[in-house]
Amino acid sequence: ATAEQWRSRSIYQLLTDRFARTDGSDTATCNTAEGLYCGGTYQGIIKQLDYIQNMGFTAIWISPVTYNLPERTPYGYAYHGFWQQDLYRLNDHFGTADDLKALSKALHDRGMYLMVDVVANHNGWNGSASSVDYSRFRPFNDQKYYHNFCPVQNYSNQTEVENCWLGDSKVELPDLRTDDQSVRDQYGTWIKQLVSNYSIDGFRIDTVKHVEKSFWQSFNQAAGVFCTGEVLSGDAGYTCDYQNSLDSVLNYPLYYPLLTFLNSTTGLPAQLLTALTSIKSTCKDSSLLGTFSENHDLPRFASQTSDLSLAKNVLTFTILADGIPIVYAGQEQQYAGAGDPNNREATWLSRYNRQSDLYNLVAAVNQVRNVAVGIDKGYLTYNIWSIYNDTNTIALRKGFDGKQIISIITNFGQSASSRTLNLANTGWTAGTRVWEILTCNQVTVAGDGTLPVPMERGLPRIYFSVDTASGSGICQAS
Ligand code: ABC
Repeated sequence: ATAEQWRSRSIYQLLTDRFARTDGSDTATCNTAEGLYCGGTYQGIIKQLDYIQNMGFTAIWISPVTYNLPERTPYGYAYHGFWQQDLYRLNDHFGTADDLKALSKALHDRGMYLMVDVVANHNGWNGSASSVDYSRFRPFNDQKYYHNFCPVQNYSNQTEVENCWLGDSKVELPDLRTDDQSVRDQYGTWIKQLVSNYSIDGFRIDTVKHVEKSFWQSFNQAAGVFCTGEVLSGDAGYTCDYQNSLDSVLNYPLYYPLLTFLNSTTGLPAQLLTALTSIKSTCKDSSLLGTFSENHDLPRFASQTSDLSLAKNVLTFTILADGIPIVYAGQEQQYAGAGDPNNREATWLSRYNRQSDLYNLVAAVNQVRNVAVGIDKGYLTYNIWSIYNDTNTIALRKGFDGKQIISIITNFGQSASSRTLNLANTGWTAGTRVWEILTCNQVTVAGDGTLPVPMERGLPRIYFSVDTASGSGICQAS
């Protein structure tokens, strides 16, 4: 699928090993600390697609599918898939080629997309740089395909970032000479074939900043489908520049200020407000960026605060901001693992609870976004803007007149007292009736044109016109 087709999607990110097992078990133990394989499979995912789709997601992003180093390392096994050794063989812990094709088909039958994580920067080796046996890799089975060893240490030295090796002496990540034309050609051949073998709709690309930009343009072209890249930097100038070579990048520049505002009751909104405007002017197309608040590398939101209202606010913003929303498996169950490897808990241990507060919140927020997009694709490219803020609250508008979504996020937290916010600049005129879609209460815009927003317990609010929602299923409106 193209970037244009991905723009309207909402993505559920999962690590295949940790999401669902073929036997459907919701009790199988999963040792995250030791980094063991826990038994998740493609067939397991197929069985849980209702769980994902009922939350309103229209795509999934799975972890890398290729063959990885098979040994147990000091960090455990390569259950996450980022220690690739053979591009042309699958990691059989997750199933067969037919299983992966079956997953792709099951998604397509539901009108959903498959995004696969891929690595083109490095391979994985169990041990130190001097112990690498290059003949174990395929197709890059000779030392001549790799940069000479040096560790990436100084992240502000771009040459070092591109040409030295990630990893450490326990698990080295031998760095490919991606500047070499024959290496580029082989990656191009591989990615094309991967798309056609498994009918893949898009890619999340790993370690993008560790490969020179000129590589990515031809890689994205060879893939022929939407690519979003991981450029792990909070600097919008640095990160956005990669969108000139790839369709999209993950929105790290938004992630950090989002957390600064919402992961405590004392965070200030200034940085987030600045980021919102700077990203839309710095990135080529902010409506294609991947917007997230958790992933497999970052400490879970709930490891920073157990406040459920804050968790609701962060998810609301993640789904309603500009860009393609991405929710990481377990976030909807308020999983609380801190950094890698504790943030890679087995989703099945939640028993796929569809009654949880956050599961239902995600479903409602995805629903209103999906409805808004269905009514007017222009919603997606309308840049979100702040219509109001104070030290603890930001009100946002996205979407053209009559079809807009107004969201209010706050970091007052769950023990906040009640107050009413009279909100101007919503774009609605006096007398307009709107739903608050999380409570399904109706409110009427006041005679002076302001929207009376009852704030309580630090909860987010989301408004959408009753007339526009008619027949959409929102708050069961008929
Ligand atoms: C293993 C163990 C861990 C152990 C670690 C040393 O080794 O499992 O327990 O702590 C894979 C696995 C990991 C594994 C690694 C290394 O391989 O998933 O479990 O860790 O063997 C991607 C993937 C990630 C993957 C790899 C490697 C890359 O998403 O899952 O890891 O294939 C860098 C890379 C980035 C990478 C990330 C983990 O490391 O650039 O691609 N992610 C600064 C740097 C960043 C750097 C980051 C690391 O630190 O600029 O480049 O990311 O924490 C902001 C600044 C940023 C700054 C952040 C921290 O603050 O703007 O620049 O980022 O404000």
